[in-house]
Formats: sequence, C-alpha cells, structure tokens
Amino acid sequence: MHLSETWPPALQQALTNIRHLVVFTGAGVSAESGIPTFRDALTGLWSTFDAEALATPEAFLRDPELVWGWYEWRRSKVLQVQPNPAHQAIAELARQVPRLTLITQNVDDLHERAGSSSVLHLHGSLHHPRCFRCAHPLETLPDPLDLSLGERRLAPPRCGHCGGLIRPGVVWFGEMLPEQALTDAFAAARSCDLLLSVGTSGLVYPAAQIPDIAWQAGATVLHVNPQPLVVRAEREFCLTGLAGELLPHLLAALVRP
Ligand code: BJW
Ligand code: ZN
Repeated sequence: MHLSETWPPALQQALTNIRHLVVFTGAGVSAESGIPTFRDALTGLWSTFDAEALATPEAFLRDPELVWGWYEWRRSKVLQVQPNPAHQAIAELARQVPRLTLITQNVDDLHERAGSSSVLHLHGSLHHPRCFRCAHPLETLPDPLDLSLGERRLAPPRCGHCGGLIRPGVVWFGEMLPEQALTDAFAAARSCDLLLSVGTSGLVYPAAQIPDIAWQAGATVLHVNPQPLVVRAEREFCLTGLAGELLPHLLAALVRP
C-alpha cells in the first residue's frame, strides 16, 4: 500500500488539483544533509555558546572575530555537504504543480543546488557578506579556512570602499527582513491553496506568521516535522517524520493522486 493511502482523506483531497503550492522551509530541511538545525547549531567546539546570543548585531560589534569565525565555520560545513532527498523533492514538486513559491528561512544554498529557482530567502545567506557600515557587498569571498581544528576566532575582511568590517549577509535578531522577499512571501501565503511547512520550529517572527496567514486565507496547511505539532481541527495536518523520507512520498502522492 502506498504511504499516502494511510493519510487522512481530507489531506489526500487537498493534495489533488493544487493550483498554487507554497513550500515554507526551516533548518530541519537541511538536517539530513548534515547541517545542524539553528537550535542545535552549537555543536563540538561551539557547544558552550548560545546561538540566539551570537546572531545579533550587538554580538558582532562586541566580538567580530568570534561571530565571523562562527559563520565561516558554518559556511565551510555547508560547502562540504549536498542537498538531500527533501531538497530534491521540493525542486521536483515545482515541475508537478501549476505554481510553486519556495520560501526559506535557511541561510544555506541547498535548495538552489537541488535545482530550485527564485527562492525567497527571508533570513539572508551565508554566501553574500556585506559591509557592516556601508552595506557594500564583498565581491569575492575566499574559500573558508578549515576551522574544525579548534580555531574559533577569525578576523572579518575589511570593506574595499569604506574600510568597515565585513559582516555575514544574514538577518540577525532585531533586524528587518528583506522587504521585497517578505512582501512576496506574505502575498504568496495569502493566495495559495496548500502551504507545506517543512522543518521549522515556528519560533521566529515575522516568518512564523506565514502558515497562519495561509490558513486564515483558506488554504490547507501541512507540516512535516519529526516533532508532532499541535494542529487545528480543520484544514491543518502534521506528518510526523523526517523531511528526507516524507517529502518523496508527498511528491509521489501528487504525481499519482
Ligand atoms: C526536522 C528534521 C528533519 C529537525 N526533517 N524537520 C513577535 C513576537 C515575539 C518576538 C518578535 C515578534 N516579532 C519580532 C520579534 C523578535 C524576533 C523574534 O522572532 N524573536 C523570537 C525568538 C521570539 N524577530 C526578529 O528580530 C526579526 N526581525 C524583526 O522582527 O524586525 C522587526 C523588528 C525589529 C526590532 C524590534 C522589533 C521588530 C528577525 C529575525 C531573524 C532571525 N534570524 C535567524 C538567524 C539567521 C542567521 C543564522 O542562521 O545565524 O534565522 S534566527 C534562526 O531562527 C534562523 C532561522 O532561520 C530561524 C528559524 O529557525 P528554524 O529554521 O525554525 O530552526 P530551528 O532550529 O528552530 O528548528 C528546526 C526544526 O526542524 C525543529 O522543529 C525540528 O524538530 C525540525 N527538524 N530535523 C524535518 N530531518
Ligand atoms: Zn563599507
């Protein structure tokens, strides 16, 4: 029996005739590639730090070498891994439905490397650093050093225009999200018929509003997470399990409803 035949009939129904699918991803979608989730990010030599305390402009100004070292360590990890079956299924889903909008909170590029295009990155990217002072992008980012050998601190480069410190191109706590990406994400949530939320704890705003916006506009909301989530009685579902295992089944259910 195909796995989707055990899913609730209302969910099976919602998977037929999708016109606009929004896929909203968090760190869990990259977990099976070997990238620790944000709230598990401080492993190994970083285990004594608090991720939320490092992901702020204040932390960068207080100790730029520590914060730059953390982001370069994370960028080096991302460059060493590959997209997993969840990223690949999402890229393939775009070929199976009339319209798909992919919104991610992730700062890696694994969706793009799996073949997704026009990804809305709400929290920026590890791969596009810019000047803290004048916002000018850093033209070439050298390959990260191997920071796995106990070295935590790394001096950030200096801006070629104004001499300011280069910072990671991510959105830290207290900073505004990229305006166009957020506007497009909210508009997509309001107009979709199915919102698939994959691998996010839903703790960080304003991104965490996106599934609610879709539900309030009448869409069905489907979460994929190994942690069972509390869902509304109507039009909201949670498939409990790993994204890399469940998303290929979801893709198969859409291809063969
Ligand atoms: C699997 C899996 C597998 C595991 N398969 N799943 C309203 C109320 C309260 C607070 C606020 C509010 N509005 C704004 C705020 C403040 C703040 C905020 O939300 N704080 C909360 C913590 C309470 N928000 C902001 O500051 C935002 N800016 C803003 O609002 O500007 C306006 C403003 C300015 C000033 C004052 C007031 C307003 C900016 C938020 C930017 C967040 N950026 C980060 C860091 C990016 C850089 C970096 O990566 O270092 O983005 S925080 C971090 O959390 C990162 C992530 O994108 C984001 C979400 O995390 P995510 O992806 O959900 O990961 P995890 O680790 O939390 O969860 C992983 C999930 O995967 C789990 O559920 C697992 O079970 C699951 N999983 N394996 C599927 N195999
Ligand atoms: Zn500058």
